[in-house]
Amino acid sequence: MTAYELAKKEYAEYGVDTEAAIAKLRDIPVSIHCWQGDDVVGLDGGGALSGGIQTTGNYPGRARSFEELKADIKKAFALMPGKKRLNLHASYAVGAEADRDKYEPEHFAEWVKFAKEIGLQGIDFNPTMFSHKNVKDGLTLSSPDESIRKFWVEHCISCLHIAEYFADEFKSPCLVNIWIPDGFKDVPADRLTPRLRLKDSLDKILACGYDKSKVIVAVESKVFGIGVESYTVGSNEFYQNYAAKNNICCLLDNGHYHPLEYVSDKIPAVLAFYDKVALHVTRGVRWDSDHVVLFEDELKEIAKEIVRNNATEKVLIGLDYFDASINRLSAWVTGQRAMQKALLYALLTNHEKLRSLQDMSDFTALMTVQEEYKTLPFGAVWKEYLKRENLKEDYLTEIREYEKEVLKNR
Ligand code: RNT
Ligand code: ZN
Repeated sequence: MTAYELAKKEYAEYGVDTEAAIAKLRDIPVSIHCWQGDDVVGLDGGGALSGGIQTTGNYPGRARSFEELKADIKKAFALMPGKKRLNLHASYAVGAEADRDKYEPEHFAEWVKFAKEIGLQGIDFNPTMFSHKNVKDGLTLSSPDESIRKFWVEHCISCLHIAEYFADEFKSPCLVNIWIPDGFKDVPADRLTPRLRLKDSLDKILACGYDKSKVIVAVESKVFGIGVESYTVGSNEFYQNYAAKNNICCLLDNGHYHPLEYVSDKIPAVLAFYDKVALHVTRGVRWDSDHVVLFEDELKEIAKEIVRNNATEKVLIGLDYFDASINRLSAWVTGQRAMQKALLYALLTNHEKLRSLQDMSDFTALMTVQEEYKTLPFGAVWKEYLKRENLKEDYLTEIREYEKEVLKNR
């Protein structure tokens, strides 16, 4: 018997069908961020990374052009199992001479061509409201300067139309995630007015008449950023209420809450009210540090909430981290595989049984069975999944080769 066959038997004793788990895992799309490849620099020459986010490290081989970024994406994505979407930021426009408020689908046509070539399922999109001269005193959609707000409202509207184009091209809805860096380093004199201005800007964006069957709009909240420690305009309560009242979606980034608040607990809370919830899966170390996603406890809990609530179509999974201190392709693959591992781990669990223990208030058994799951032969099923996806556990050897042949020459 192979290790997988033994594992299959052992899981069956728990009422878990490993074949069904593998089949299901293959079907759950993960939207992979383009910005791990170039340290969130972008291609439109917007300027140094701003907005309270930071990529640290200077590992050699950063992608410096569209061609280099495409080559790296092609290499890294080929080492990732499962269904993949590409998550693009507007700052990755190709050949745009106009400013961000005038971006058109044509500036992303090359991306569509490329994404199709490498077999991706769709593209998701993000207005880029940082690293640009029109981020005035750290503010965008909430700026007291009307012309600044107008510029960014128009940028967002152009993004919604580009998203319609992506949706048409892939016959798959495009998630547009609105995140702004707006906030203050120190104690503000007025916390309400900036939020009212943000509300008004969002109203103007949503009133542009985009096609709701093609574009899913989300708003991403945050508790603080670097240099924006005292106040962020787009806070959790602000966006939860805005999304609920305006029938759009919330995006939960698990680096954007107090370290003792868990997104795994927020997912079911939000699912009680929304048809869809979007995620930025990241790993905060002490704070929103955007470390590479690893197969850790909170990631497992997040995946469980998606799987056991039959929410694989309701929860839109996206990755969001950027590490420049290690090989960037390895960072990409490690994070994507960690997400897939967590989903598989959740799929290899008899949730009905655990739920019934909870409902019978048999918390003793609930605890012991949950502990047993941790030492079941998960690795054998993971390896089998990779084999069926024509991949190996080891991806570093290939990445090292690529580093030697390509990255070292940059
Ligand atoms: C910043 C947000 C945001 C960005 C990306 C690049 O804290 O998480 O999602 O990381 O848009
Ligand atoms: Zn994020």
